Amino acid sequence: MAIHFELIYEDPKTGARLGRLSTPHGTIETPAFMPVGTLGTVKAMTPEELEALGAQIVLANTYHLWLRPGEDVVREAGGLHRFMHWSRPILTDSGGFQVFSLKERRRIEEEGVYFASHLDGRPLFLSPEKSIAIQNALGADIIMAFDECPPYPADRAYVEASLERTLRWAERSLRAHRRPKEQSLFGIIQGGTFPDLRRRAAKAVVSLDFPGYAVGGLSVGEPKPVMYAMLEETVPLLPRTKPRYLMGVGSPDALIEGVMRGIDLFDSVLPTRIARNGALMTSGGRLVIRNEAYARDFSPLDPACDCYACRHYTRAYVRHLLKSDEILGLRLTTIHNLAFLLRFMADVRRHIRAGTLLEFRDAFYEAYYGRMP
Ligand code: PRF
Ligand code: ZN
Repeated sequence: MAIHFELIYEDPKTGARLGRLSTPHGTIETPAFMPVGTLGTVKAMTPEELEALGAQIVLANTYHLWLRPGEDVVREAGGLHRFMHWSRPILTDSGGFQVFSLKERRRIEEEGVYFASHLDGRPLFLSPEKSIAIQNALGADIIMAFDECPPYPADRAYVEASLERTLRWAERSLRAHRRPKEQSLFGIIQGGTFPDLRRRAAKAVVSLDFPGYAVGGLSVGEPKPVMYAMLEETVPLLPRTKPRYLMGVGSPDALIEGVMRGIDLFDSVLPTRIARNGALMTSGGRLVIRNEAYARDFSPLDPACDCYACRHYTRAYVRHLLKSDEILGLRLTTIHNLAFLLRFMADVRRHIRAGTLLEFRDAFYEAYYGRMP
């Protein structure tokens, strides 16, 4: 068995779960947040730094690694773990979502997706078979079915047809998988913002018996209450004993609301991307370090944080680095945001164990958003 999921505790008050997900490259305490390393690197971080921050698993993208350097290079290097010098678990996304973000430059057919490379415009084709073959070559512990993530808003007829095709692609993904003993292939549930389509998708994907399930197609512009409602339609139809992954979600409020609806895994570029734009996630809420207000602020980025950046540098200095386009600025803000979010998830796990998750949520909302988000 490529993975084993041990359900340790279920919170009777909220639906949150504590689990232990074992993979060929080690164990993940869930609920967990996965930092994103699209190109086989979490931007600006060494694997040693990531590990010290508490990262348990990282996500990489099939589409990007296929285009550059090419999956053959990664295979020849001994697989993605060795290529990037990360010996803990890796998950690769299937490329579907990345291709669909290209909008104008693509055409979806039953066979797969025709599109133009974002690098040089050359014509490309990606299909379930192709995506799984690339993911088999990359060698991540968890790989994802090839799906379509419809935009929001989208009309019901489109979402329904897309969903049926994604279900056929899920079966083709399963049939194409060549390394089920080493890599676990997760199914993805789509269905847009239509409750009955979500339920249909969940039942159909579960009937294919994947080792884990992802909820896709959310956090694409719909209001948060709609996302939470879709989780409430979907998650109860998933088997209790298998891991559940909410794709592309990383804001603290959505993480905690997802956890309370039974989600075990999350990923998002949010903490690392906003770090490079100078936005910090702190115990008192978001802070834009480039603002003039911090020019003479010699306090730490977040007084409640014990990360390397907060122990040794001031807001004024980090602001100066970012405004001067100094590489260290990006490194320090990235270290801090990842430390913040990974600690937040460790706090979530601790409060599930202690039976105090609701109290933790309310106190966090008050401190971070000054109210309910
Ligand atoms: N499908 C895949 N990857 C994804 C998504 C999806 O729907 C999302 C949606 N938030 C993020 N990443 N394959
Ligand atoms: Zn910090």
